[in-house]
Amino acid sequence: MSRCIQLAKNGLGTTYPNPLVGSVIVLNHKIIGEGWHYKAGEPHAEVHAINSVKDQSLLKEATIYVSLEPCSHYGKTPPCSDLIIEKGIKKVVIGTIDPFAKVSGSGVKKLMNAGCDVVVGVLEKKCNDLNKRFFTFHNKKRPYIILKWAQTCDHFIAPINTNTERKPIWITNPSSRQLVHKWRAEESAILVGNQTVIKDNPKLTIREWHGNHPTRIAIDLTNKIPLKSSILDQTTETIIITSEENKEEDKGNTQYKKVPKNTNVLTEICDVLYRKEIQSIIIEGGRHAIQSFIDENLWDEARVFEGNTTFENGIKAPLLKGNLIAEEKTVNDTLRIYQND
Ligand code: AOF
Ligand code: ZN
Repeated sequence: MSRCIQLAKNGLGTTYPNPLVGSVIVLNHKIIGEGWHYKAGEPHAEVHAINSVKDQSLLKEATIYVSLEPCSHYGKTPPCSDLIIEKGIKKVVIGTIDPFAKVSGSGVKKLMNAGCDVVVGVLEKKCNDLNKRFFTFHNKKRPYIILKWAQTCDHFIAPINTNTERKPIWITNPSSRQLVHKWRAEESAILVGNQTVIKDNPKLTIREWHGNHPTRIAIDLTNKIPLKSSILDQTTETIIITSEENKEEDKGNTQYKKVPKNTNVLTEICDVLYRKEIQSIIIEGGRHAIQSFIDENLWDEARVFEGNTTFENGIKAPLLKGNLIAEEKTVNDTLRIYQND
């Protein structure tokens, strides 16, 4: 199963909206076939693993290992459980059950009904973590939410004078900034509040890394984002969450999602993103936006940089209770990663 997970990671960045899946075929304690899912629309991991076995007659004696339950439905490709049955593979070892409603449990049922010996739950936690975005999206019906901020060592995210047009004051060093662009490329969307748009005028694109730009999302319930803001430059898909009074219409790559007064805006955002099949989002500020997601317990992971400067005064860093799962020192910064239980 460890090898399945290792193979599955080869698909990182190309399988979305499908999960990362790896599979191996074992006979007499030796691996005789391997495969992983490369890309949505293309064959699943089990198909590649089965096809890689040169002598197909060996499959009848072999065991197939797969990090996710073999599918049972016709999606863009036919069901893997049917192929396993057709090839006469008698033992199937599965990492974790597929949370996708069309499959969930029915792949296992199909295999068992056909007389296969099925084992479920080998390295289950690792198999779930491998597809944390996919699992959160299907189980919680909302994207996987990552919070990101940088704070000084005296726990401020911005100095006191934030009202005038100002050059951003960097807390983190350039290598940390590049890492942030890599993170943006790994998620489907990026979100900020309107204060961040007004004060920092960020582009929220990837410039110091390669890959796709995430969908930009800004919360602007008071309609204060200036039309000349960089995020309205039409270069990439952008959604403005705003009030019903906002007169702006959708234009090019920019959409306005107008929410009625007194709605829970965060739940609304999660629903909009779920409908758009956005499986993950990174929230980059400001304090109010981040803290409101924390207060609603709508977060899964927080990535907090701590630089070696002090501000002594200013905007306090968000407050969060989570499990510290990693701590790493870079040139001058410390990066801490927290997980919500
Ligand atoms: C597997 N093995 O390698 C993957 C699976 O549209 P399709 O046909 O590609 O089906 C997509 C769904 O299939 C996806 O949402 C997930 O439930 C499952 N992915 N299943 O047996 C694989 N990638
Ligand atoms: Zn499949």
